[in-house]
Amino acid sequence: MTRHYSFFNLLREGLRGHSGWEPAWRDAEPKPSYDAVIIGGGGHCLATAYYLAREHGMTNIAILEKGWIGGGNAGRNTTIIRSNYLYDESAAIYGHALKLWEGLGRELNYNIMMSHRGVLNLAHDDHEARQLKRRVEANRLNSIDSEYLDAKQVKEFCPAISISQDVRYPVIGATLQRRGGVNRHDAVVWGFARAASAMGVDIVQNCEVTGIRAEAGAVTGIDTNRGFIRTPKIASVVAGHSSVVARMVGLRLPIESHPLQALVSEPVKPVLNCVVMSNAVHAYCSQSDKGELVIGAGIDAYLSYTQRGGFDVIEHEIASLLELFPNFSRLRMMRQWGGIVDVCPDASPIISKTGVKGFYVNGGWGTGGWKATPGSGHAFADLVANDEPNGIAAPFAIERFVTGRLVAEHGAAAVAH
Ligand code: FAD
Ligand code: PYC
Repeated sequence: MTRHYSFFNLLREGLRGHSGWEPAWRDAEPKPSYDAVIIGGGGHCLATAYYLAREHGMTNIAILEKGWIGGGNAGRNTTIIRSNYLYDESAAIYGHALKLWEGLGRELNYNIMMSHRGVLNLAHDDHEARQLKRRVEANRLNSIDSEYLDAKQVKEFCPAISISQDVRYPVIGATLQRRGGVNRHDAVVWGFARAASAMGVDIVQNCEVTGIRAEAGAVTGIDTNRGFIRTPKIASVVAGHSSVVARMVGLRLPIESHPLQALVSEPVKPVLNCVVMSNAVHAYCSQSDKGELVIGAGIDAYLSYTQRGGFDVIEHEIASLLELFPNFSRLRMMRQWGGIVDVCPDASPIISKTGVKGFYVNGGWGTGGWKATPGSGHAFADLVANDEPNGIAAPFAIERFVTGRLVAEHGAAAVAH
């Protein structure tokens, strides 16, 4: 049952040190065995657990997270949501995710602060404009809302942006996906966690997976810093550490791990009404409900597992952003952070069974996986439960790196890999 708190409840709890609040989910102790174990505690992992329990009746399952849930990319990303990818395979999964986002707050009975404020992808030269127009046509063929605006229409839709043509990268047009937008990352994590936990899923935090055991080509269990757990199914959903965990069963994934940074400015009154992204200048921006400008760039070029990133990337992204929004130049930066993203050669994810029976991988979402969270969890849960990929997951099987049937989405990934 959901408890509703009045102002006076909130005040009393604040003064009492929150002693009367019920935890939203159980912080479980690991059991000796489960029907399935999911490694990771990000959005994709929690969504997978939620749909495994809700749609496939698998409730004797555990999430093992080495830190705290939402402490990885789920809590570090800039929450841009859109489905305007080029290829049919991508349209299917990102489109499915966007539809699920639309009803998710209601379904979880949790305010995920979904805001369909529109996403602009800017064009700065004729070649880019042609590429973006091609994408608009491809999107429409897949029933994904997408339109092309000229510079004047961009200014009408987003008054804060400068369309001066007297700069290095003038805005000459943009695609607009009106159903795109942003939401609140920790609310999504907590909403999925509460719903999964209520159905019996064990959420185990501070539990690092250190090894995976297999016999006769099939997994038998998992070693953790809190002991051994027996299970016939292991689903790896660990984003930047996908290749590290896959190595535990002897698999080498075609994935590189890079830092991706973001920062926020001090909070200001509402000034930016939509999401603005530019591939060419490697910068993007939106305004949070608290008033901070949420700003990001492309990846740091080197491979790393440190959740920081180099200052040169921030300097470059801010210089670019100020050409688009000269009036942001007086704002002070408040916080900066990085996350580790796992990038596949074709900028598309891996949702797949593997050569080791019972070991499944969901990873390689690179810089753009947040938007896919519910769709990814839904498709992956189906694969883990039935041991066969459904129509949405099948194109993202790991075999594509052998067959060559890549889903090359670098152009639509929007943040340079
Ligand atoms: P995570 O949330 O990273 O979860 C993986 C978890 O696995 C982590 O919590 C980690 O602690 C845990 N883990 C790792 N190894 C182990 C182990 N051995 N044992 C136990 N647990 C382990 N995407 C968008 O669509 N839109 C955006 O605007 C956007 N902005 C981004 C901005 C930044 C700065 C970053 C870093 C990423 C951004 N992304 C964006 C990408 C997006 O965040 C990721 O693709 C997505 O969140 C990955 O989801 P996940 O749940 O798999 O990962
Ligand atoms: O994939 O839209 C995206 C994105 C925006 C910022 C980081 N990734």
